Amino acid sequence: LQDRPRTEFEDNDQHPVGHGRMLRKEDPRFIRGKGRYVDDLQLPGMLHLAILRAPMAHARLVSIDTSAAQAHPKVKLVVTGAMLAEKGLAWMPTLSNDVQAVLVTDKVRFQGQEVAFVVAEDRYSARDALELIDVEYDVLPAVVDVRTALDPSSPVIRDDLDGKTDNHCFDWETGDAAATEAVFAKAEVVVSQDMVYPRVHPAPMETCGAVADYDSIDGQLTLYCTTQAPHAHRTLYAIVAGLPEHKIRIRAGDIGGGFGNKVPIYPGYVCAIVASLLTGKPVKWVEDRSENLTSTSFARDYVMRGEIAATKDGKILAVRTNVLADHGAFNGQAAPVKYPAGFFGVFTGSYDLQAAYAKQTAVYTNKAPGGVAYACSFRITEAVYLVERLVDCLADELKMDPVALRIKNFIQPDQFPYTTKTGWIYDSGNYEATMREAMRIADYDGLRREQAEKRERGELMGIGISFFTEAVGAGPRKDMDILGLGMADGCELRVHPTGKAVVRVSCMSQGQGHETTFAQIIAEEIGIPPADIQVVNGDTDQTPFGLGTYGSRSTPVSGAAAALVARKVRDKARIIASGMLEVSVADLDWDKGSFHVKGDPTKSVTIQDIAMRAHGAGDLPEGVEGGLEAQICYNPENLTYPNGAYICVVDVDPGTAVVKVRRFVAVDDCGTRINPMIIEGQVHGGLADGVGMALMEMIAFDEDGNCLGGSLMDYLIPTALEVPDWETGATVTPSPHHPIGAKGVGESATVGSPPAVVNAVIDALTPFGVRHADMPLTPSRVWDAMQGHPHPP
Ligand code: PCD
Repeated sequence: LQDRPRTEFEDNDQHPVGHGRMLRKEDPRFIRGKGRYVDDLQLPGMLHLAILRAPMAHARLVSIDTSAAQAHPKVKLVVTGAMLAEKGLAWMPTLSNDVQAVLVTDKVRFQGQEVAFVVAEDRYSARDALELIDVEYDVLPAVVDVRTALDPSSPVIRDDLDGKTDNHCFDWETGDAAATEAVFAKAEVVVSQDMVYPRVHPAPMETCGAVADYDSIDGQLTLYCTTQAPHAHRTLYAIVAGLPEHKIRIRAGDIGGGFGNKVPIYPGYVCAIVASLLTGKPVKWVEDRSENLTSTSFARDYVMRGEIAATKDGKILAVRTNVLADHGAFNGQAAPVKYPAGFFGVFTGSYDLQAAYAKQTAVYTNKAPGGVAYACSFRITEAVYLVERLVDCLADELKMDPVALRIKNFIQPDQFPYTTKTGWIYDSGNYEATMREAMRIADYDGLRREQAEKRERGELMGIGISFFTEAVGAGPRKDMDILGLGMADGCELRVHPTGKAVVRVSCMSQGQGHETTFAQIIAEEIGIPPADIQVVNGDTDQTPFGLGTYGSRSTPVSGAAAALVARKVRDKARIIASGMLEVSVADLDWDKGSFHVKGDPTKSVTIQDIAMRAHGAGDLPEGVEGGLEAQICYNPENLTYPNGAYICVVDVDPGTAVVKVRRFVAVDDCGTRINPMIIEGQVHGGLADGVGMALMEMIAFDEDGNCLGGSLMDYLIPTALEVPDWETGATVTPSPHHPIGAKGVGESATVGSPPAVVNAVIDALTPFGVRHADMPLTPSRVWDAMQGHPHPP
């Protein structure tokens, strides 16, 4: 890497944002296998923790005997729920103001739930000793089907909650029911469709884990852990454990993928902390793949009925939906607290409508808790799937081309900022231009011709369209908080005397490349080359407070904070420069990296000269303190609304019903593009996620609540064999309220791609008269659809 030729970017230090393909600063360590993940940590005297998990989904805990495990020569500690209860630690709050058991005290509520833990000298002994724990359970019937969970005959799962007599979790609605009903009543065409967004799992490459290290002398807890939100986690631990925040240090090193899975606090982290408190030793807990898939937060699990109303010539008037949401045994939904259904309210999509209404009922079932925003800004994936499938159903009903139908109904560029019928203020977009760019790359007309020819020959080729609008970058803090913590982000920038700099961000990279892109943002604003800017994240002792990385909020919130903190430093640099050049501040021009006297570019000082003066000998202008640094906390005024047009081409084998994704064109508009290469990588990853969900991924359960997706042999995720060479493009419509016009992009492709793939498969099945089939479109489901059975039993 040292010897590689300089990239186009590096020769272009004057334009750090958007130009060229700057390589990622973090990659020299990643591609050499030198990442620093939690499981790489070896602390002196470190012990290992393993968790005993419930083998069934619903059962009363009768008794638990740990004596044999305790007698194991290498075991140091065995802890049960009853022991935690004595310390008031048996239950913890979830991100949605529910409670979740750290260890079972009364009843098992999902298969894989944490029942007890063992701490031993090594990982193998800890695991071995789990088998020595003798638990007696009284097995209860399990609630598995969300559709029958509210039946009076269903056993009540959450009898720990006072007065709870059913499995109802919450109700939620948005939009105007009466206005929507009025539009539907008069509409010429109404199409309705049932659809299921199955339970899927983020399945990051690195599972969750922690090393808790409590120093009993100075009362300091250091928690090395897999977290997407170090500061929020620290405050929650402080509240739960009663330790003051300054005695807790969260250190998230490198993270092998988060995808929303590392937003919640899991019982394993709490167990590791308890174990370190009790033993006085560092304690490591790292879950295995099955533990990750069966017990950490799932995503989706929405059963939806959608309705769309339109005129005969294809003007969409309204959409309406009724959702049954499966929240599992504890409501562990990760979303701003005032948004129990996340940002599902954007289900009106990219269209200019007269009315919209959504109603949701959430229920408890005997399944793992969660509802995390897996590559989705809080339920937008479900919303986009719903509306993009409905629009295709309508196109089918009207016998209209799905692209033409979309273009006819897009929100127009001059309508932005556009307030939707559910109250979201879309900031900017040029949807038709984005759609047409995708059509150009795909040669849409050519594809339709090819399809017509193939249909003559009995070949099943499908073309699927999806157009999405996301809402990413949560805050502002007045509307959005996580358990009372307002969604705004701190950022701090220090320029050292020699003109090198360090920027400390509150967000947390899990592979996205923040060490590179945040350096680019600062470089663009103060002209210090990106190579000279160090980005620090993930250590609460080293970084300012902020809410963390999920819902693609780093660029919209922390990225804005970075640009503004750099401008603050530049403002101070300008005053120092005016002293150095002996002119007034107003007589200076900024020229990427230096100030010069207006009209005389030869009289100039570089940012590096200024940094040295700020720290060096000699006078500074009246009232200016030494040093060159600044700190801010950025509270976004609105979300950013990235959007995109996706076109998917599939071939379905008429003999085996196997779907092959042959082409995929993705045109994304995320406003100003900081690092085009990184964006491309983000989109590639998200598209693979989307193909996986559309065709293969599902966490399924049998009627007793046994999880059938507990390994990567059963829970299929796509490999290079299942995905095509992605074809990507871009349009750029800056966000008007973001300081550099950037919108988030990290989740766009996961949000936009599943409907494109499903729409393509349904399009391929046109000769069979199929209007819908539920994900994942495995060969057996596609085959069933071809036989006229679109829904699995
Ligand atoms: N960018 C640029 N430009 C623009 C935008 C953006 O350049 N305009 C870039 C940045 O800088 C970064 C990336 O791109 O680097 C991304 O970003 P964003 O969108 O802002 O996002 P963030 O915040 O950073 O991140 C987050 C995301 C999410 S959310 C998810 S899921 C996923 C994604 O991210 N995850 C992940 N991606 C990724 N990648 C990786 N590698 N890994 C991971 O894990 Mo959630 O809610 O959590 O569910």
